[in-house]
Amino acid sequence: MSRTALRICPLCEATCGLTLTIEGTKVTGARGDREDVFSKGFICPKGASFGAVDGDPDRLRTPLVRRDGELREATWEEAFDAVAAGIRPVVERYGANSVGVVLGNPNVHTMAGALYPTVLIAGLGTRSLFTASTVDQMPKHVSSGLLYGDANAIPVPDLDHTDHLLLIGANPLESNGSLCTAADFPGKLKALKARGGTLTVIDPRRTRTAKLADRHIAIRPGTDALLLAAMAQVLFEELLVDPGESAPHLEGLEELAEAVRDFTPEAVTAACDVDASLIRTLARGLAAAPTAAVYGRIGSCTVPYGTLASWLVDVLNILTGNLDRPGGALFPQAATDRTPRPAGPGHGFQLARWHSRVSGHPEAKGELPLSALAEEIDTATTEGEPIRALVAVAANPVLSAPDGDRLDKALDSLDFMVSVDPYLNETSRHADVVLPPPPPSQSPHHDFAFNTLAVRNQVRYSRPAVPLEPGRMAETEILARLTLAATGMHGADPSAVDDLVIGQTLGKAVKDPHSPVHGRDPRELAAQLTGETGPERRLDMMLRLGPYGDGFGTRPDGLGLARLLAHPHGIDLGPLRPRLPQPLKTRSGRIELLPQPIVDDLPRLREGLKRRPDELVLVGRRHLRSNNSWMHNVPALTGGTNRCTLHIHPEDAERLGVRDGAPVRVKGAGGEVTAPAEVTDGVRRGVVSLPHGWGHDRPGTRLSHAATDPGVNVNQLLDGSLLDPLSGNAVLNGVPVELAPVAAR
Ligand SMILES: Nc1nc2c(c(=O)[nH]1)N[C@H]1C(S)=C(S)[C@@H](COP(=O)(O)OP(=O)(O)OC[C@H]3O[C@@H](n4cnc5c(=O)[nH]c(N)nc54)[C@H](O)[C@@H]3O)O[C@H]1N2
Ligand SMILES: Nc1nc2c(c(=O)[nH]1)N[C@H]1C(S)=C(S)[C@@H](COP(=O)(O)OP(=O)(O)OC[C@H]3O[C@@H](n4cnc5c(=O)[nH]c(N)nc54)[C@H](O)[C@@H]3O)O[C@H]1N2
Ligand code: SF4
Ligand SMILES: [Mo]
Repeated sequence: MSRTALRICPLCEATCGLTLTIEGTKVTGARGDREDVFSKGFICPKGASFGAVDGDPDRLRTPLVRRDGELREATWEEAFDAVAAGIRPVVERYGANSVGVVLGNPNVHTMAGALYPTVLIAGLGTRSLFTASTVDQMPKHVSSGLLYGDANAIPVPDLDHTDHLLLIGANPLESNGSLCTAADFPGKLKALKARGGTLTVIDPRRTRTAKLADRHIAIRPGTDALLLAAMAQVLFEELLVDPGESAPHLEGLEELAEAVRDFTPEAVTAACDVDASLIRTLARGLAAAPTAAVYGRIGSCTVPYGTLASWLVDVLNILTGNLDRPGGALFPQAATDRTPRPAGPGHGFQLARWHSRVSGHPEAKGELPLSALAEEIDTATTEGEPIRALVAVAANPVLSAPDGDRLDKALDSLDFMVSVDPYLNETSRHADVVLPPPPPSQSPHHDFAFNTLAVRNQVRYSRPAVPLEPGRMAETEILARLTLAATGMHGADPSAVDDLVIGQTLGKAVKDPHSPVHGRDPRELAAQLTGETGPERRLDMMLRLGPYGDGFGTRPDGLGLARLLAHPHGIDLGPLRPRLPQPLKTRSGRIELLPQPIVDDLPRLREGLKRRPDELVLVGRRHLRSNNSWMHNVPALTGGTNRCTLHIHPEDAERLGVRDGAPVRVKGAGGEVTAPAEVTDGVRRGVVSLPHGWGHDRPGTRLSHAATDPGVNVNQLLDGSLLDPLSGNAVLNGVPVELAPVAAR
């Protein structure tokens, strides 16, 4: 007998609602939930393979603990004993910073990842925090921090209503979108065109998204900031600047005009390899459109001018009056956001409050660059202690971050490492303890992160579709117990972590004059929380305190967990609406258009005008049926065009003697790899492309299918020294490489 259950898909940022078919405890099918308030039935091949991803036989079922050099199956009790015994002595002897924490991408796709790591980090008191953000979107956080005073205030393009979309370094037809949560991104782009709108794509590759566009501009990688600065310059020069409703909230408009004055289209054209007249056309088109949104993603972030480009994306939206207006780019309002405070000056955003020990990289948002993780482990300095113990949660930096070979060795040298990971993979194989979370079907789901980035305000929650298998532990409990073991409270009841957070949050809320619960008794409020588990009680609390919440009785129609559970397809909270000035938390209480760190970084961009372009540079690419480093083990999602090949333009291939299908050696600053060539005019001249997340040929892993077609690790071409200086983000695109065909024997 089969049954169905609803489950939000955790496999990418689109957060589609799925209807799972379940036989016994096994997921045997998945289709799009047509009644889902947000995704309305959309599904992609990854979602359709939910059952195969979920039921992968290589997923670990029990904890592993290293004994006599070997990882062996162990009980949960033994595993947490080993964690406490591994971490506490390091903290006590060498101090908190000698324990590193690495948080990988799936943390934004699980409830556990949203609710527990902050408690772990605060409890440890370590500054050695590294996350996937610094190989991804940290430049956007920094630009938002500087402009709006809040690193998490990221405006999202109003896909459903815009007349004009300028996409920079994003390929949502493969990625399904990022920092812009939209189920059926492809359908939304087609709808934009159908209503007479314009789509422009800037990408050195002619991607599937580019093919859909009215105009595709194959820019030279790494030069978007120059192009965007020139667009801003044109807006000022041609008197096209009209910030509209956001005008009263701006500071520094004149200074901004001055700062971009010398970035004329003529000045940047050679560096970008984009005609000056085309740059003017782009700027005018943006200004003339009834509504427009500029949106930049991976290709605008993981480059040397990542923060400048991210900042300029917002600057262009602001200058054309498109920030915070329907059809432009707006700030979503999620159900678990904090109660909005009245507008006014805030604490502002600060960068570089501390620096990394070895290279002196500034922190950003409390994080150090993931690129610097290896050196923070393997390099002694007089400045302090290296990292000697590591907690990795849902992270595979050996493949995701620059120079995996060095990181491999560094991880091996640690006194202790624990990985919370369902797989024994390139990174977790170094751990002394591996704590495997249950598969997604056995986990609850709520998108704390992506609802703050969604093109429509809405809220959904899925309880586990399948009960926890015997011997399994919920990931929320794993992280709670890990937190206790790592912070000297080993063995305490894991609900203590939830109670602590609930006590602190309610304690603050009752003291806050703007909170709906001001003046009430936190214990009385805590007693009202519903939910079967600690995480559910925390979700209930956040919903009730949030902008749509019932305020613990003060707004009886408001949201709480019970109401959400009564709406299994979710609750729609309406389109994005203008919110300024409320989201601003800068010290001035205004949008600070030209913040000092940007001023200080602009000379570097000016130097970029003079730089001779590299002969050959590397960019990445994503494939629809893949996801970063961990989905190559699912047979249904591999093969076909999802392969680790080097895309190269026919003219470059000809010039370098590279034949289609033949192996090519690619050399970069961090090493070399050999991959088969795929000659295609889908990349521009002077650019080659390799996907990331491959290289599954290391010993000691348990990825049986991935190992049959391992591919190569593109990040081995990087040595970790190339960073966007303001954000510490790794430069993964536009990296100089050399090619050589492998001599035939
Ligand atoms: N060259 C190049 N490199 C890149 C990129 C690029 O474009 N080019 N992209 C970068 C980007 S955007 C990102 S986000 C990073 C991603 O890099 P990482 O943060 O390392 O993420 P993944 O590669 O997705 O690996 C995720 C890990 O989490 C595990 N995992 C999967 N599901 C769960 C779960 O439910 N719970 C737990 N605890 N673990 C789970 C997987 O087994 C895997 O070990 O890669 C970056 N690296
Ligand atoms: N199928 C699939 N979906 C995913 C993922 C996945 O691995 N697979 N990963 C998820 C994650 S973690 C993220 S962060 C998102 C990323 O979502 P996207 O940003 O949409 O990801 P990409 O497909 O890598 O698109 C980046 C594009 O930038 C282009 N590019 C490279 N360098 C430059 C440059 O200098 N300038 C410009 N203008 N373009 C450049 C590349 O050619 C590429 O087409 O996708 C998410 N969704
Ligand atoms: S688009 Fe993303 S969220 Fe939707 S089904 Fe595919 S992988 Fe899942
Ligand atoms: Mo990412």
